[in-house]
Amino acid sequence: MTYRSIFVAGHRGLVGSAVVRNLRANGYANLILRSRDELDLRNSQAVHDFFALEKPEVVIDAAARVGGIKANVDFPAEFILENLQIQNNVISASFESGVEKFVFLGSSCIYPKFAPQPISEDALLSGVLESTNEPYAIAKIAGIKLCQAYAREYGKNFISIMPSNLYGPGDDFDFDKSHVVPALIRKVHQAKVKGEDQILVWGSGSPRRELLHVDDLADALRFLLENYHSPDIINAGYGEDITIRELVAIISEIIGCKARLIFDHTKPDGTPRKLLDSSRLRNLGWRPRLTLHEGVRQTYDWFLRTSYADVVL
Ligand code: GFB
Repeated sequence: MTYRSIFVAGHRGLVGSAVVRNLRANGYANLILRSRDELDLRNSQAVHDFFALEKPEVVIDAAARVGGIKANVDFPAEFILENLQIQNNVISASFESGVEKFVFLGSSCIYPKFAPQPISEDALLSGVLESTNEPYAIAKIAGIKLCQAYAREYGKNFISIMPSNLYGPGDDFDFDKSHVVPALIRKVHQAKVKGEDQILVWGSGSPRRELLHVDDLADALRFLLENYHSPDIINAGYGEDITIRELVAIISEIIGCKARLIFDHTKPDGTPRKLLDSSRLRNLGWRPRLTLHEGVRQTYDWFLRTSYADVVL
């Protein structure tokens, strides 16, 4: 498949950087990339000027204000407003400048808190959302609806993909912002290096999460860019989920740490479970390649090269 040009919005983030790696590895050389300093996607005029000038043929929108459960709870205003600003600007400028194919990225948190498991695409808007990430989820639902509106009203090929929880190289290891995998990799590593005998895990340890390596998600995004042309949302998950307790056990085994787990019940659990039904994507012929063990091992290797690995004793 060849495209004249592809704008990857948010190319320095966890997802965007994986998308760039995947596209380049698959022969796409014609990528348009802009850092936040070069183009603030919250600035409507700047975004519209950029699209009018560059006129990308394809857009993959991996730009978003993201974070784990704590960041979502601490900054609800920023999570709803900035995501609405970014996506409204990027989607509307894509429409106005004649983008041929637009790929929007949602999240499994768009589905109701108590949706039947595994969660099929039809569960969207069938129940109340999880409160810890409702602002983020509502912004993402608005993005899906805007893409679907352009498809229905103007026949645009604007698609929306819902990944499960993601992890991998490029993750954020700052405890105030991080998702569970990078947070626990850092905590377990610290405990091992410092010789501590306990690790503080947030919540009860019983919530289940479906964890997809970001390189697999990037591959799914490219696959869907090339092969999926429907405004109906489509899930992209790993296919299995595990409890947070099981996740810490896997990370501890990979890092080689025997510290005991202490569960901090003052911290929120979030959604009890959000396993996606990804059969629509599987039936198109795509599957993830990395097992959770391989993915966590590879992410730990990447973590060891960051400054977060330098534990001060
Ligand atoms: O990945 P996470 O921050 O977000 O947390 P969500 C997942 C689970 O891990 C929760 C537990 O039950 C946490 O209580 N957990 C245990 C920890 N220890 C830790 C820790 O040290 N750090 C963190 N961060 N969690 C996010 C949404 O929800 O899911 C986002 O907030 C997005 O908006 C993302 O939708 C996919 O999975 O609960």
